Amino acid sequence: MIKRVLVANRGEIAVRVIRACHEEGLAAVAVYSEPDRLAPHVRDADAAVLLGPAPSAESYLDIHKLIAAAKDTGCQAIHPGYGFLSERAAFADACKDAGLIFVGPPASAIRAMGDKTEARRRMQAAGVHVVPGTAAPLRDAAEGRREAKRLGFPVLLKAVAGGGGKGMRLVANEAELESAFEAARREAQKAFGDGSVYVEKYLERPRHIEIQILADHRGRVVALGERECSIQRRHQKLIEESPSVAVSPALRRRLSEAATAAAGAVGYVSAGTIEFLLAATGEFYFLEMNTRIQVEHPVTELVYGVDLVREQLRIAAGQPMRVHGATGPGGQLHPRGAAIECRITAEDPFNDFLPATGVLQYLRVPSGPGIRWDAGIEAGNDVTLFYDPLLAKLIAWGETREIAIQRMRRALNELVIVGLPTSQPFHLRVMDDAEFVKGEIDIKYLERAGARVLAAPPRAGLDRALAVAGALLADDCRSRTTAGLPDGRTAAGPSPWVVESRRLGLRDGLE
Ligand code: MV4
Repeated sequence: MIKRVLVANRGEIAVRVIRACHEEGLAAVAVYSEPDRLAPHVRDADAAVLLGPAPSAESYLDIHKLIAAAKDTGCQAIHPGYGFLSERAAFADACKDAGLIFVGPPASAIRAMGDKTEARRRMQAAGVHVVPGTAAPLRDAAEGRREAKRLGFPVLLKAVAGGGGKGMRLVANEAELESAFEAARREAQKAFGDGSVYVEKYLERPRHIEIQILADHRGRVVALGERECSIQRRHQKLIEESPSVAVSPALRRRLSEAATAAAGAVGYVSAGTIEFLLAATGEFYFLEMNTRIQVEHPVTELVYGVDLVREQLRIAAGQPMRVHGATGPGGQLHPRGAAIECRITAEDPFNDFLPATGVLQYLRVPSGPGIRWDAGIEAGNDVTLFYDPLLAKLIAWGETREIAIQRMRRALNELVIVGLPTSQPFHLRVMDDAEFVKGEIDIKYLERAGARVLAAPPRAGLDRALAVAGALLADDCRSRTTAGLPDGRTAAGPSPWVVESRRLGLRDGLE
């Protein structure tokens, strides 16, 4: 039924989907914008279609161009990845109208979860706890004031069409309400073309916990445990892990039951994620559902031994999911060991995470036991401001959380990126941070720890610079000594640079 899949995305997730297609025995067609012509996803695919110039509206967000590309190349299905068109119900509809399978949930499930008050009503009807708040959009600021007083301050005003924090306003007291209401309205109108807002009681220092689910066309729904995603900055996650130190087996069972009920309530099919806020008291509340594969899906894959993207492809083709061992109510599976993901972004952590651009001149990829590297870039690629700054994800698995952290530290030290600043040094410091190591994290962690972990310049900064220089020189020398040898062998043993840098201890770790 499905033989060829159009991958309607770029970067690391496009590479990830292409890999899953190939393992499933499917051909993959990439799409790309002009500046992406040398990107790994274009090279890795079996065919590639140029969409247009750099701006997303003229390339990765152009529904007509994507459907035409799929039709022209003989695809039967489109995988949207995350971001771009992945949560646009109109895109899922357009695929269906063109006779293409959308690798994701039904458009009706995307619509129901995209409207945050509709989602809250559906969850309440399904017996899933939502944060105390209004069931419908607020008519005016006066209604907002009445509802806020009923709930008790502080409250959060949220956009009905929102998600991810846009159009959100924290209101500490009655005096602030009216201006916050107007501001939230304006921001929501500008961001989503819909100024509707509603109000929720503000939870003070919750953790962000999300449950991964998989549902197939045969009505089977399974939960693949939680991901702890509390370490984020301005609503961008930086580090995720599974399992969470705050989730006991009993709590995991209750979260899984709520998540599978949520999925059932909207007729969900495919991979999806239900986000919860977990209070220090152990109470949890439905926040929203992400109706797509998520950036942080690999931590779940490593701990649950499931390939979520392959399962998405199988489910889209009408096959049953191939997940074994789910037992009990909520159809939950059990975790093995612990996994952590660090998002390697083109941002300067020592300059307020300012987005960085430039040519990736040199890249040394970490590997070895328990390490996974999911990247959308390689040496020679140009990083621009047109797209998301995510370059790659470094994921470490270990038998315990402590071992996963040790492995992550080791892999972050192996990683060498020359050409532009990245989040790498930030991650190295978090792996050494006592609060993180103890698992004392919540959504305010970075506000507390950010200054502490980023205060001092990189430890052993000079040593690191020397290690990078040594690696660069060794590589330069290797390329020269192999010139003319088609099989890539070195002409005569290790280069003098390698010998010298080993003598200095640069290639075997310092200190
Ligand atoms: C909240 C909250 C506290 N109380 N809702 C932020 C993004 C959007 N998805 C929902 N968000 C929040 N909603 C209530 N009633 C705190 C946040 C929040 C947050 C949530 C998850 C991860 C990081 C966060 C950072 C700041 C605020």
